[in-house]
Amino acid sequence: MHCARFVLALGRRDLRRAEKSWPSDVWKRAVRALSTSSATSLQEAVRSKIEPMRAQVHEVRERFGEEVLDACTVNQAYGGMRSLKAMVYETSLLDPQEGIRFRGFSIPECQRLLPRAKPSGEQPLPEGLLWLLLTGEIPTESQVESVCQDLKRRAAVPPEVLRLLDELPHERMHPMTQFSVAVSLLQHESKMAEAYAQGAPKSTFWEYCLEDALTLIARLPAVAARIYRNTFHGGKHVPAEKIEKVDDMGMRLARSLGFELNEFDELMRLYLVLHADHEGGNVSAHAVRLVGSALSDPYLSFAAGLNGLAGPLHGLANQEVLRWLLQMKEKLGNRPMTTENLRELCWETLREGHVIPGFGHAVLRRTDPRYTAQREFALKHLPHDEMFQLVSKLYEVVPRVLEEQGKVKNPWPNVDQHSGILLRYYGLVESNFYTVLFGVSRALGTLSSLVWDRALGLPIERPKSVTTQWIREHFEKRSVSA
Ligand code: HAX
Repeated sequence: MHCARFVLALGRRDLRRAEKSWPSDVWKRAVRALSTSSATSLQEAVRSKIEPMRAQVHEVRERFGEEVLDACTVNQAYGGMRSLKAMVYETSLLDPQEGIRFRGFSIPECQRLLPRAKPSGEQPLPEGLLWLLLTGEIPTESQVESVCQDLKRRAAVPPEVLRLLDELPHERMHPMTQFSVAVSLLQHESKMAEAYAQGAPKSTFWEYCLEDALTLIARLPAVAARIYRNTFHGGKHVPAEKIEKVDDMGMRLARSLGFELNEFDELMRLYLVLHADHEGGNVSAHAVRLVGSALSDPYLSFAAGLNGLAGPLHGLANQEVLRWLLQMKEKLGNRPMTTENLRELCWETLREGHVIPGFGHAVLRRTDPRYTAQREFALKHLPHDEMFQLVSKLYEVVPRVLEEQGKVKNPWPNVDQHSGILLRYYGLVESNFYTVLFGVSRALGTLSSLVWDRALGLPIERPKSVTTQWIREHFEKRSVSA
């Protein structure tokens, strides 16, 4: 067996013992990242990391501060700054070929190394990922348990916010709009805004930011469920006593939405882990960073991120994918799902001037490993589902069609291509709601990163913009003087 895979298969307890026999890179990284701190709370663990990290950043800036990290072409300035290296974001890094790594760990590695729900969970607990994102360490089971308990303690949403959410025009207002409103409504409890108003020193902002981040993350499952039940189930909510005893965030989300199957709890844990973070330049993460850089508190910053996530080229794509798949099935009618029939329908989408949702990516140049993780879940739990068969067949057809079209830089499927059919299989059929789930997950990564923005004292963002006339004059002048 491949050495790295073997090492990961060992799990954290045996990892140390395997030290001498398996000196692979993955093994070394995993052992290095196993939590060695005696911290019993996440807050303590983050605190212990801040001074060393500030020192590291100081040293890097001293040594390399004046080096050129990247150069920006005119095309990049017009083209959404694509691939321009102009920001630092610690919690995750996206490789175009390999996909996302959370603090250095790929998705399969996280699935092996992070603690799971007892007694028989197979997917990592999102609380373990939160610890990893915030501290860079693989937590022990008891550390994850402490996060679970902390979030559980904070999970209740203030009744006045629930009342306001109940008053929204659910039939006319998209669930993402309701979600963004809800996060803004929660803002009045921000500890960071309060500390700032009382003159707290800048060096302490991270503490209040972390406090807000944990409270907000803890409350999002209940907020999402309120929106779901109000919009699609006539305001009939799951009784609080059914949720109170639930220990982990994934299961709390599943149960609050009204689902009672263990397999769906597992899907929610996987979903929350997969969608959590995708480095810093994507629209939602960058919006959170940008708004936070004005020292807007985590609630205001995250609401901005959600508004970006609600765009169809970003998080709304998962809703669009399911709609597109269902339309495709309808158009197929009694015709079989052959390559030729599917090709024809894909071309129809392109000829109408639409993108094929769930394919392509601004950074990735291979199949998204988040797609692969969901495919593996489907192969295990719903191999015969008709919609899964359709998604599998499209995996063979769409990349070729997009290559023939000749425009896309990446013809392979992304995360959004797969999530909808899994949710639908378990009965969550209301695709308008899907991006809300994405948003609950995205809080884990973007808010962890925001805590570090404040811990490292990053300044307000203010890149320089220029006009088309400025560009013309600048380069014309340069060619005259050359
Ligand atoms: N179908 C048809 N055309 C596509 C395409 C797709 N799936 N993906 C890209 N293209 C087109 C672009 O629209 C662009 O055309 P124009 O030159 O006419 O504008 C051209 O191919 C080059 O685009 P690109 O450089 O390959 O891709 P971008 O970095 O500009 O955009 C997107 C990346 C993800 C926005 C794009 O691939 C897309 O629109 N995909 C479909 C929507 C989608 O799945 N979005 C979710 C992405 C993942 C995510 O953020 N999830 O939240």
